[in-house]
Amino acid sequence: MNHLLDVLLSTAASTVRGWRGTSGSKQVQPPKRALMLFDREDDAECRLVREALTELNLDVSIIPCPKKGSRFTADLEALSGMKQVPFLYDPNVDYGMRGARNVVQYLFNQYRGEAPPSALLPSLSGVIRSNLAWAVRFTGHLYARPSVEPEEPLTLYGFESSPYTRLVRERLCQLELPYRLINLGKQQWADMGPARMRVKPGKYKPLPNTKRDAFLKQYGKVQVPFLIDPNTDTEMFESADIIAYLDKTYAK
Ligand SMILES: N[C@@H](CCC(=O)N[C@@H](CS)C(=O)NCC(=O)O)C(=O)O
Repeated sequence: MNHLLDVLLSTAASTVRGWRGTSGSKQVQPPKRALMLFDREDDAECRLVREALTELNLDVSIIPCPKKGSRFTADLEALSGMKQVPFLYDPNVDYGMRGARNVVQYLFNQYRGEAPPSALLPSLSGVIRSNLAWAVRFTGHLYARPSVEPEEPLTLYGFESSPYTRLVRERLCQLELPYRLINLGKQQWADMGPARMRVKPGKYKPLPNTKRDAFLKQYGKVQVPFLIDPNTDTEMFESADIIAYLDKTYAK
């Protein structure tokens, strides 16, 4: 499908979800060891978990489990006893749980010290709207595509509602490529808008001592998606280029 049309449909998906998964908390309690999420990009409950992770400003190792995929099925079954996603494993306390409601409740209690706000607590209407958000992408389900397994996981910077980042996550999921997802949710008014044309005029200044601040210092701008592939020493912006790179490097 044409990339521009994909971006428009991905924007429609975020709109159906009311742009949940855009803002990132200023209060962050990062876990010592990375949380692991067995995830399917087109699954309604997985989306609700990813929205909460952006809002809590938590990073996570994504283990993609697309339909008809098999690369991580044994790992998922070994940890959870089932093949069902979302399944979150927290190696810091050697504890795992499945289902969006359990996962979101756990994340808020453990990493915010409070119950989740009702807007983020998965409900029946939340799941229905999340399904609808996928439906407006008009792509049907995401099925696994044959791929080469990378030695090291990739790293993707983004946030859940970012229409461009979603397209990259979809391809990572289809190709069953595990990645560290670094959430760069928006933390203040000045973060709003695309990198080149922010809503607030003047020089862009992220909040000091944040992941956005560190990113700006390292890469000269804050724009997502941004992919790092340690297997090929590649770092890149631009969703269309990233997708083409993933296809060229990993699709069989
Ligand atoms: N042409 C770029 C556009 C990327 C873009 O505009 N990303 C937005 C998020 S959807 C962004 O980085 N906004 C700035 C920010 O979040 O600080 C691409 O296709 O990757």
